Amino acid sequence: MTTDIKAALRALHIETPSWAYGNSGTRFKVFAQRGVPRDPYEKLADAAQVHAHTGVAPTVALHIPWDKVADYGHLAAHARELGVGIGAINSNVFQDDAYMLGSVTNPDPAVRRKALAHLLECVDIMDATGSDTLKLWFSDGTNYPGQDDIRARQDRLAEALSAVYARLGEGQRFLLEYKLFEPAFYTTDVPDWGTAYAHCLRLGPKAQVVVDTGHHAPGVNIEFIVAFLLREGKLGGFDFNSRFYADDDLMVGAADPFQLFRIMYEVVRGGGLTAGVAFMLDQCHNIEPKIPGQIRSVMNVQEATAKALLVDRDALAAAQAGGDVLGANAVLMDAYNTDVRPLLAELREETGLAPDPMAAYAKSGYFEKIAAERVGGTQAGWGA
Ligand code: LRH
Ligand code: MN
Repeated sequence: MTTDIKAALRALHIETPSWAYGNSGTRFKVFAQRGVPRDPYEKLADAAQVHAHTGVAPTVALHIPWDKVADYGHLAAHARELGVGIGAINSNVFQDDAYMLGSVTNPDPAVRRKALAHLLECVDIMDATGSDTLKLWFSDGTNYPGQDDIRARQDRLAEALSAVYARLGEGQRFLLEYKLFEPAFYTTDVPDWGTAYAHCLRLGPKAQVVVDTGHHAPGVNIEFIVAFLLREGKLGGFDFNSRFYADDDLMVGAADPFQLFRIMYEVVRGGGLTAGVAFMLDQCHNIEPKIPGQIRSVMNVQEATAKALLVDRDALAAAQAGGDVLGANAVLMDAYNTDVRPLLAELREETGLAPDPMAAYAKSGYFEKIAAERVGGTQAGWGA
């Protein structure tokens, strides 16, 4: 049992986002921090620290144009030298003035062409970096009833998605991300899992859905969505984070560790650990130190996954079959209430890592080094 669990935990790869290493914030303030990277190369170096201390964060998601460089092949080679790889390529059709009334759904065909050109450029960057995943999030929506035709916008969206789908090469896929609201406050053109699923189903196997844990209405049962999409073979990935209110982008598992456990249990139960699901973090460390924030987040996903793997599936199935409501719930709660930190510390030592990645990073002196080196230049940030 423990050997299988350890093997599954060793195989768990969590992708960190390049933008989590840069400055981020809210519309009220973006706080600058010492030692923040000034370019994608320095972001990769910081991401490599997370992998060096956790052993399970071998890839880094890029966001274009935040991570725009002259030579993406050279950037990918630099990543390899650091011991990491380039993960999902994230498009950005939400920050250009042209997209005020939408990007691929904009009433103006010229704006739609501009947006599509960016999405196709992101596939070129996948080719150049060896990435097999394009992540598509559209801020597109409206703020007032009547502002635009809801159905016509879906037609425009479908047209753009179909053009991107046709451009995908062998072994490549795109993940369509949904979000309930923000920045649009009346309609959002991809507001929920059903809309994303329907578009992906119509397109084919290279189109899957990404579940960002901060993109649901309060009270939505996210693990149900996970179980359903996995069953359909349409769960392409997660954007992990946590929230108390809306899209807070806090550390995954920080606001609701029990929800993360329930989600990872449905992943384990649905075979999602070996189904090519991308476990990505999508977070902003507005006030906390960035690299330790990522290390803690990776550890939170590991702990939730270890607890999910500890569920006594036979006892659970027997209790469920017997209609033993409290018995079945107790089986799950026993796993959730198990302290898995000793198991994970042991696993890290067996793989030559320090048992406590947070303490190991703090002792490494890396932060002091980058804080001293990274003086001058422009710190990376969302630039919202
Ligand atoms: C949108 C989102 C999307 C990214 C952005 C950084 O809220 O979750 O995944 O492009 O955050
Ligand atoms: Mn996201």
